[in-house]
Amino acid sequence: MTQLHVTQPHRRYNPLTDEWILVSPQRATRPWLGAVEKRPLEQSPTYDPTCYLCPGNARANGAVNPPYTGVYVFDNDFPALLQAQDQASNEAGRQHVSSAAALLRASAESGVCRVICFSPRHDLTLAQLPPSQIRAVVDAWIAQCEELGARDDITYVQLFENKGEIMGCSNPHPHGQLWASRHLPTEPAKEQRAQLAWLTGRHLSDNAQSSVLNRSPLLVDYLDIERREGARVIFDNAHFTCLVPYWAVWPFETMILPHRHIRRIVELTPDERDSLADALKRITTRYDNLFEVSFPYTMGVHQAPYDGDAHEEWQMHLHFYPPLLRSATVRKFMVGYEMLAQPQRDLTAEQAAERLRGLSETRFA
Ligand code: H2U
Ligand code: ZN
Repeated sequence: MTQLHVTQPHRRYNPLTDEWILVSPQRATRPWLGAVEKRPLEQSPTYDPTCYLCPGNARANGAVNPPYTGVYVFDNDFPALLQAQDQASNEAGRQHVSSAAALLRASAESGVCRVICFSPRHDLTLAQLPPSQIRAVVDAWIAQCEELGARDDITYVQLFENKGEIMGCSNPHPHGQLWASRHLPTEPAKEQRAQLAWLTGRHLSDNAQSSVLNRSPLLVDYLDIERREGARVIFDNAHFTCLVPYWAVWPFETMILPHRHIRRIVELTPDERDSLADALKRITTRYDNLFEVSFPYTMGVHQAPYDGDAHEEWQMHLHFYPPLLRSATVRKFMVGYEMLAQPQRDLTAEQAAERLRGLSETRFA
């Protein structure tokens, strides 16, 4: 690490989104007067009769969950996307002919939203599930992508988990969601643009080196560097590495990256699926151990669109975006300068990686 990385305010470039962030390591030593107390652990029951995700229970729309014993996927009862044929007009917004057309743009969107229960157990999180059950979650993700990706009216499948009250998730029952849409959403579209620019040697931002030869996909080249440097790597296994990206914005943001070029999650071999399950268990356990709480986050898979094109530029990966900063109760807010100018962090990516690297892979309780 250079002196710049350790003591001086500096900008770091996110080559995956073509954006900059501000790092202010000198501020990490400023006094902190807020509370650093631990939050009492809420003990959930293994089954909650009022939970709409527990086996056998009724959901808000009256549908009843089967007595499922593994992973259970159902259509979201309050979907943000509707199937094309269910929509009143699929052409809404295409009719602009006035001079406002370029500024007031809309186009119909359609798709599928599903809820994915990770386990029948109401009280367990990914970190606490046995590896075989996490593997079942990975298998369910893949089965969903195979099914939805084959459809003409689906371009992108966004798999995600939003965990913890602080993240606006009201139900502790372990579950994720998928939203599959006709169009490529904003974040993967940014990543696609940057990955394509890298692979084809085009300039996106002022720091991109168009003279780099023998390019692999952006995140393949990036992981090579990280595995050589080591400062931001938390752990690896046979097929994946978990690290704090150089350009991380959230204090304990991480990525899980595959060792070989894999464009979509459906390409994972059985061994790689086990490895991904292992990586998920290990990072979520470390997270829980960081402040000795069930650690909140938004996580999800980014992958190539299912649009029939090869997308050699894409490398599938997972992001974890956790909001916590100093303790179970102190969260980072993306406000002020960050809303108006650019994201900023005090703790460097290297410091965060060091903290996470030092934690046990056996859950605290
Ligand atoms: P959270 O992850 O924010 O808790 O939401 C879970 C999803 O479950 C949410 O998208 C859906 C909500 O629409 N849901 C149902 O599909 N059926 C229900 O009975 C309640 C919640
Ligand atoms: Zn439940």
